[in-house]
Amino acid sequence: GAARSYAAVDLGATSGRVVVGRVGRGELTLTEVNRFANVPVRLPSGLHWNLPGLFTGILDGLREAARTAPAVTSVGVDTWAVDYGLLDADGALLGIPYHYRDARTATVAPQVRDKAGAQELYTVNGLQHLPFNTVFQLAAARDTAQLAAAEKLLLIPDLLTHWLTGSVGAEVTNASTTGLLDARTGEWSRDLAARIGLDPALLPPLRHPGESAGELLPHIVAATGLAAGTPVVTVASHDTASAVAAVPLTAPGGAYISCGTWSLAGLELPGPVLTEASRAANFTNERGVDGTFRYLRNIMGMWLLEECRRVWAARGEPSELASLLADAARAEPFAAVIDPDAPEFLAPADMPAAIAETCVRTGQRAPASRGALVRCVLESLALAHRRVLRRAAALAGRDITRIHLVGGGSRNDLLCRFTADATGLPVIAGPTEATALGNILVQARADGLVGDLAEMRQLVADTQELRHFEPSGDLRAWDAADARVVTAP
Ligand code: LFR
Repeated sequence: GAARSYAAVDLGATSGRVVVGRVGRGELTLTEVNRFANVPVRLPSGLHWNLPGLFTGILDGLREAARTAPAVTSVGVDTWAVDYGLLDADGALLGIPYHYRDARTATVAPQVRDKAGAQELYTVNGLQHLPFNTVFQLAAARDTAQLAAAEKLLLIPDLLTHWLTGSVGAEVTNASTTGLLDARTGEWSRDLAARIGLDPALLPPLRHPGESAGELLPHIVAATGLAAGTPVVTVASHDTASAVAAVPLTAPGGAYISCGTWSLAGLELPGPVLTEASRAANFTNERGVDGTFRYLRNIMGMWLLEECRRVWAARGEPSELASLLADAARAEPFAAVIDPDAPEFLAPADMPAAIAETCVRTGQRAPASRGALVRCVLESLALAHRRVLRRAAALAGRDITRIHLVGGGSRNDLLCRFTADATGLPVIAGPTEATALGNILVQARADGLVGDLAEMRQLVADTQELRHFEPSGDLRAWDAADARVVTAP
């Protein structure tokens, strides 16, 4: 049959985009119709997302999408995980959703963990401990007027879908990042909710990728020019789940790193790993499409570099990526290495200073130039990729023979090369827009245009540009550097 079009709304921590995907037999092409900055806003209450501003960018994008041919068949929404908005009894949003980097959970998270029991939590929800998991954000909100007035909790993509369609639901891949979903049953754990004093009635019915999430509301149709009755299809609304769905894992032995603001490094598994060793290593069991599990760890990712560039730009210093990477390529190897996951890198005001302080505190010299600092970040990320993937393989009892690096970070040759060299494994880089592709492909599948997950991935492998990085073969320098990393507890 003829090719069909779908619109993907994909919001990341630093930018949002609306992408139109054309899918046909042996055809999969993306056109970005709008990209807009995602700039968080600091208010007296803390750090928040500018959600109405983002919604405007979405509508602008959908208006562009409505002008493309063939006409858009459906729309799907994915964003980052864990964050949420609360609706009151009238369906109005209560307050402005918090950004997961807001500091209010820092003291609450360990308290909840100690009270509920880290092991007990993990055997139920299988989730890595991150201070901003929804369950900890809700514990921090416990005595607030907003939570008292709340009728429903909607995760960010579900909230945007609600604004587009009026429907209320909780998409399951993203629900698995809240800490309130039972990893074994895939249902909300009312027991966990009760344990943190949360009314389980706040949690909407679950919905699964491929199901309908309603039709565009009349005023959205009028504002965008999309056809009346255009459905919003439930996609893997956690961006990482969409990205993993589009990783061209066409043979056994493949691991993935979804590399953007975060590096999410791990394996796709048929079931969760809920062992004590897995908990101690802080691995997560997040849900993927078709009942798969994303067994992975968050690594702080390109956030370190993005934040350095933001600080340099604000000071009027050079911050252009290509020339920073060229400087990094010429800088001295392994001059300093850090653990990118140290808590001091989660939300520092001045990332270059935070990195320099950590180097000094761990008995190394502070990087002497911007190029040296970028090299330190990229080598340290490659070492973190290596530690996490080796650990994942050991904990899941799998062999890794190659690494798929997808997302914006796959454009970074130096990071791809370092990751291949550090692990001693070939790295297949791309697709860069894995998240948007995964979003589009789940819609195309709901539309009957592609088959199962394997077929979706084969289409990605056949149509998208992938680049291969062979490891240098000499691991000694990387072994020595890894031994110098002082890892955060
Ligand atoms: C990546 C991501 C990660 C999640 C983090 C916070 O964009 O969704 O998977 O841990 O953002 O939500």
